[in-house]
Amino acid sequence: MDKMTLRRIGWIGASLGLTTALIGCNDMQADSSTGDTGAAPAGGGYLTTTNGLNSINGLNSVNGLNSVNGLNSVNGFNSANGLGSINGLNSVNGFNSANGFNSANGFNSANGLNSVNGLNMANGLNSVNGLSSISGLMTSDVGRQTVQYMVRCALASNDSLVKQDQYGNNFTFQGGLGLAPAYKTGGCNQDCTEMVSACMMAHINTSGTHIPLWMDGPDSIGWGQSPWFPTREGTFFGQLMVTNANNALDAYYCNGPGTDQNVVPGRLGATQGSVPYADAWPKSAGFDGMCDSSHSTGQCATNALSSGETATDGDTSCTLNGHVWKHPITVWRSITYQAEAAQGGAYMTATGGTCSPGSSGCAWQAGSSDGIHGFGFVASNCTTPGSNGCAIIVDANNGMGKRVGYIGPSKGVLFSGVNVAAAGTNNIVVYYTNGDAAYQTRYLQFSVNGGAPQVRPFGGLNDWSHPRGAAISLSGFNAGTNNTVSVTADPTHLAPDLDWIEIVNTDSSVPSTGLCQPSLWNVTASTNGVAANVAVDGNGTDRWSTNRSMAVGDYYQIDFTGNVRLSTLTLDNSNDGSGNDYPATVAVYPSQDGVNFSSSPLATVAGASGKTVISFTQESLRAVRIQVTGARSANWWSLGEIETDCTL
Ligand SMILES: [Ca+2]
Repeated sequence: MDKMTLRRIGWIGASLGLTTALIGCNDMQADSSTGDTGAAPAGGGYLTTTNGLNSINGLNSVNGLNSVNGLNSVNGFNSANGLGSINGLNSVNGFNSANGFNSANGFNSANGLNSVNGLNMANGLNSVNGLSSISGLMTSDVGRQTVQYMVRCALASNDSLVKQDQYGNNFTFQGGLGLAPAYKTGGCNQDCTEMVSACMMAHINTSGTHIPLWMDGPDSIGWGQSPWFPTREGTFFGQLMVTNANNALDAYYCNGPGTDQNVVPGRLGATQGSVPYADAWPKSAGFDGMCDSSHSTGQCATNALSSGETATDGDTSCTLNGHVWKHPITVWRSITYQAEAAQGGAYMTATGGTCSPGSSGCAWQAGSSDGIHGFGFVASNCTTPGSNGCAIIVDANNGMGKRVGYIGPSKGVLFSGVNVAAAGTNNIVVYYTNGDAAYQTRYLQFSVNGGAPQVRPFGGLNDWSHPRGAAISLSGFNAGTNNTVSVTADPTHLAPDLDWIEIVNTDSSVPSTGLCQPSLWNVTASTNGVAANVAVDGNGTDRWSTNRSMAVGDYYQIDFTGNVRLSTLTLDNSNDGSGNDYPATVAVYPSQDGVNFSSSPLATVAGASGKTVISFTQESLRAVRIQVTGARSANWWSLGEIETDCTL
């Protein structure tokens, strides 16, 4: 999460084909958030979701799941040890008995409240013993990210878990897939732990980029396929929560037929780096890596074809070394339209055919015009892929290892054959990089089917390498594949680099990256809202005010237009001549959708003359409501300027 940041939860919402919500790449969303990519056809028993467990929160081989800490309070799955290429549990070494959760450290029924990670499979998450507030996962941001995914996997979308941290702060974790709803109030048995384990593994993205996924499996997920998720990535199965008889973890993946297609950062097929799961049938041991092949050590059994299907939805069980895993989860990826493969971005032969960079007779050429837009990259700059000035930038952290930079008003790419479900407006995730600071914004100009320019902002990421997905809507599509989307800069702004786009259907809400440039925020207030923008206009000498005595309940609200990370808000009246217009107490309430606000404040502080600083544990959120909880009724409430530490 990626992305990811997370705390306060949320997204995925769905079970059985409902909507799910994506977590912003920055992660978390809210209990109030709703859905994401979801358009499951009627009768479908599957759901779409996004992945987000990333290397930050620990589910990887660097951080690992170790015998000392298990799921610990530092990283979730802890950073000191692991199931990695160093310690084992990889395709070269197989399982290493020195790692993994074991009975000594906690993440099992023999321990519990007194364990390091504070999780006890014998009790429900809701109970004091089942998930501790005062030790382990709940005591750190990254640990709570792990809880977020556990809850998302276990509980249904209409359920949630509220848990306190060691300081008594409430966190609400939203359910999603509903694999083990009883785990909220009761123990988690073998079936339960295997279901939750497979689900957590299926959500790992080591790059932190949130990617829409389609999942199939037995249990509550069900079976079905979506034309929008055509690439069967692979299958995850095993047991992350308790160790086997050798004090090691059984955590596996195997490859579907599409592992090497639509490759995106942090997932199977890419160079993932550290992950807690191992290739069940590694090529290094003479196998083929595929789920459905018969190997001497086992194979996965496939779900029977439904009428009209030509390929299986996924695996119903996987047998490895004599053990049958009954709760595998098969993951499908969506269609990616890579910028470097688009017209204007592609390497071509002298006769115009596409070819692989570096191969004989292959050179980058400016894409031909579609008759409306010119794509005028300078071909002579790009005889060497990745060279300075070359539009195509080779970068292993990007989708298919490349992205397109140097996009300008007359330099860009044209995607053809873009497939959408319905005519009109569609939601798209744009994966981009932007090395600018968070408070700076770049723009891309889109034209659908040659239509009017549609300019969209993309916030600074402080990173030119690792892409972030931003959700936008574009109008002008035809139903089906007869669509072109051109992407250039607008006439007046710099453009970010473009990695790829994905269409995520009309009824999806996707992880939307917000903006940290105050002039792009949507601000409102409970009174005198017409002047709300004055508090974020960069000028501390003018102010927004209630224009009357302040009252409990007065609020000022900032919608960052998508997910941002925030840990500090400073209410500055020191230069506006209203230094005494501060509340007795003021609270900050987060929202994950800009509409529904948490009833638990991130922080409540006493106001102060001049500047009131409100600090809290970094939160990923869409909007904040700054509310008077204690009034000084002799004064108006004024805000000269609101300063934040907003990042994406
Ligand atoms: Ca790419």
